[in-house]
Amino acid sequence: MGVRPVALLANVLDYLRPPPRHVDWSIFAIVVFEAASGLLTFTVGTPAGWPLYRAHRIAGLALVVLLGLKLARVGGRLVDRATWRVSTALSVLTLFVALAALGTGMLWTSGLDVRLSHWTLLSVHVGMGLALVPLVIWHLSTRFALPARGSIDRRRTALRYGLLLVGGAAVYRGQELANHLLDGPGADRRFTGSQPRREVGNDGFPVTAWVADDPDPIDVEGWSLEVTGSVEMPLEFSYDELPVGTEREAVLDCTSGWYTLQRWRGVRVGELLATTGVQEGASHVRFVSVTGYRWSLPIDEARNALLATHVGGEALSHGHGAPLRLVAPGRRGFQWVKWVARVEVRR
Ligand SMILES: Nc1nc2c(c(=O)[nH]1)N[C@H]1C(S)=C(S)[C@@H](COP(=O)(O)O)O[C@H]1N2
Ligand SMILES: [Mo]
Repeated sequence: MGVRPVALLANVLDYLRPPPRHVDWSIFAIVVFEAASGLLTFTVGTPAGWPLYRAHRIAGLALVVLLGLKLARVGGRLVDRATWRVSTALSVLTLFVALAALGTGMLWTSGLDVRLSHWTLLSVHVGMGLALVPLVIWHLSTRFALPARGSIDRRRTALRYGLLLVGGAAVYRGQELANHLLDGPGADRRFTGSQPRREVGNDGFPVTAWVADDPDPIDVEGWSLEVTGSVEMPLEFSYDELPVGTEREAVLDCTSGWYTLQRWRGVRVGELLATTGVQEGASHVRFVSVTGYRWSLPIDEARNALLATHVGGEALSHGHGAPLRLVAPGRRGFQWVKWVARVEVRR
C-alpha cells in the first residue's frame, strides 16, 4: 500500500508549522528589517545596490506567509464579540496597516500606477511601512513573551526559515518573469522600482518637492552663485559669468517612484572648484538652495557633478530649479538640490 499524498502533506505541514511566538517575533523582526532596508534604499541610486532592493522584496513576501499563519491562528478573535477588547481594535488597525503596506508594495512592483490624490502607491507603501513599526512594537508589548528556550528545535527552525526565504525568492522571480512576459508597465521599472517618464525636457517629468519647499521664481538679475568655505579664494558668479558648457545624460530617480533620463547642460562643479582652489583637508561639498534645503557630496564625487541650467535643450523651468540645480548622477532625486545659490566646500 502506497503513502496517501494528502496525509503526507498534512504531516509535512504539521512538522513545519511554527510555534505562535516564533511567528510573532519573526513578524516583528521582518517589519523592522523592512523599515530599515526600505529607508536605506533611499540612499542607493546605483545598480550595484540591487541586493538591498531584492532583500526588501523577498522579506516582504515572507511576511505575507507569516501574516497568513498568524491570521489562521488568531483571526477568529478579531471577529468574536465575546473576546473583543479595546486592544483588539489596535490589532485590527495593525493588521490593516500591514495589509496596506504589503498590498501597495506588491501592486507597485507589478507596475500599477494609480494615485491616491497625488500620492503614488509607492509613497503610500512607505507611509504604511513606517507606521507599522510602532504598531507592531505596541502589539507585541501587550503580549510580551519570548519563545521558550526548550521549544526551539534548531533543525526545524532552520528549515522553516530556509523555506520561507526560498519561497519568497521564487515568488519574486515569478513576478519578474510575469512582468517581463506581459511586457506591461511592470517591465520597465528601474532596479529601484521607479517607473519611467520618457518625454524630453521640462514637461517630461514631474515637479517634486520632498519638503515643503516652494520659493518664488528667481530673477537671475538679483541672483548669484556663491562658492565659499574651504576654498583658496571665495568667488561669486552672476548667471552670465557661469562657465556653462558641459553636457551630460543622467537619470533623475525620485523616491516617490518615477525616473527620467535627461540630457542636462551646465557647469561642472570641478570647474568651479578649479577656479576658486580648494584648501587642504576639504572632504565634502555642500549645495545650498535659496530655500535653505541642502545636501552634501564627497568632494571627488562633487567635482564630477553638474550644476545645470538646462534640461533637454530647454532652459530649466522654475519648478525644476531655475536658474541652477544640482545633477548628481547615481544619487536619488532628493539629493539633486534645486534653486542652488551657494556651494560650500567643507572639511
Ligand atoms: N530645494 C529643493 N530641492 C529639491 C527638492 C526640494 O523640495 N527643494 N526636492 C528634491 C526631490 S525629492 C526630487 S525627486 C527632485 C525633483 O526634481 P524635479 O522637481 O525637477 O523633478 O528635486 C530635489 N531637489
Ligand atoms: Mo523625490
